[in-house]
Amino acid sequence: MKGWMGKIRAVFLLGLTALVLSACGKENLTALDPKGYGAQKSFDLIILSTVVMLFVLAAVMVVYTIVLIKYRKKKGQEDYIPKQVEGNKTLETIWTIIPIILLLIIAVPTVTATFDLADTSGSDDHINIQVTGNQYWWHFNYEGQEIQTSQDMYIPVGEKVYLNMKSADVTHSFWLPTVTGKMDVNPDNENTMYIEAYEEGVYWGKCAEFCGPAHSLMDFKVIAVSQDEFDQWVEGMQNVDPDAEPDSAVAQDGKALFQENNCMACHAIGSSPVQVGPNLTDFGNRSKLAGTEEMNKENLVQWIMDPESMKPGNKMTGNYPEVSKDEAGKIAEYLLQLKPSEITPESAKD
Ligand code: HEC
Ligand SMILES: [Cu+2]
Repeated sequence: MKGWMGKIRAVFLLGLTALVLSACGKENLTALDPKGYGAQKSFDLIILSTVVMLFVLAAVMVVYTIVLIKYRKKKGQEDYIPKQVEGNKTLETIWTIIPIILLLIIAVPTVTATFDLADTSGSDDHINIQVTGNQYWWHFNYEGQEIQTSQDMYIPVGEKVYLNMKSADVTHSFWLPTVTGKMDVNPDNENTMYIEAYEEGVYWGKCAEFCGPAHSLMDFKVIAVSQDEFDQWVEGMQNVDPDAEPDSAVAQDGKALFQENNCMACHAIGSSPVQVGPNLTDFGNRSKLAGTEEMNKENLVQWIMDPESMKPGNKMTGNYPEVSKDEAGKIAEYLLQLKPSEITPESAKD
């Protein structure tokens, strides 16, 4: 009786742990709930190979059980030696052919999908984005559109978007699990792929190749909005005036401080190609600061004064004059009001 209770308790605990752990996955950061072309293809292949593997497991278990029962040592037959057989042609043929068929069932769709996903020949008729991986942030240059952004990439839902990817330093990997599979981003060659999101939403992306101390904080978001909303976003981004005076006096002071403290040597606002650091054109619309931190004034002030405490090894630390808390507060007011468009990550949720 006691033993049973222990077992029941163990099963209960295991179930509870599984339940709690399953809630750890972030929304739209999973390959198991595909909402994009590449992710759907990968998911179908995962299911296909799992079914084939389960079939093999079941077949082996059935044969194993039959043999175990049928040929077990029986009472009174301790010295019995069964008839010795070898070289059964039929059997040999069967268990050579079945695995070949199973492998073909997996291989044909896998190879087809691989070639399909690598086919970027249609890129001329679609949006092309030059993606640059940097230690530890992502830059997106909308080719031919005078739009540069960092960390947040807006795309129209249901449209193919072609990505031409290169790294400015070491090898990174662009991974947007809910929409598509991984692609290496190398310093010396350009890798291309396309993505297509089936549903509006904010999709989380990660760097999937160890690239330094802040590798795990190298996040980005892809924001899929309707075509109308995307067009609005493009218009807003193209009409940004980098010199526009902010409304509030504090933000105006912040703008002056931003210029005086050399921030512009690395950060562009508008479509300037400066990209030593993230482009800040739509910074006020971001939901995250430096990829992973909550976007609010307190965090931003801390970032401006001591970025190292939030992202170890980042390339901003120590490369600009020290700013006081008061100055950082003013700069923060300036940066937080940079909202060139009504289209924000919130727009993707309707
Ligand atoms: C030497 C170049 C350089 C200078 C100068 C510089 N930064 Fe940065 N900044 C960076 C880099 C690189 C990053 C990206 C860090 C990362 O995420 O790894 C960054 C990140 C940021 C971010 C977060 C951006 C985002 O996309 O979330 C803000 C805000 C910022 N810097 C503000 C400032 C301000 C304000 C100044 C001036 C006081 C400044 N920076 C000066 C290089 C610089
Ligand atoms: Cu990386």
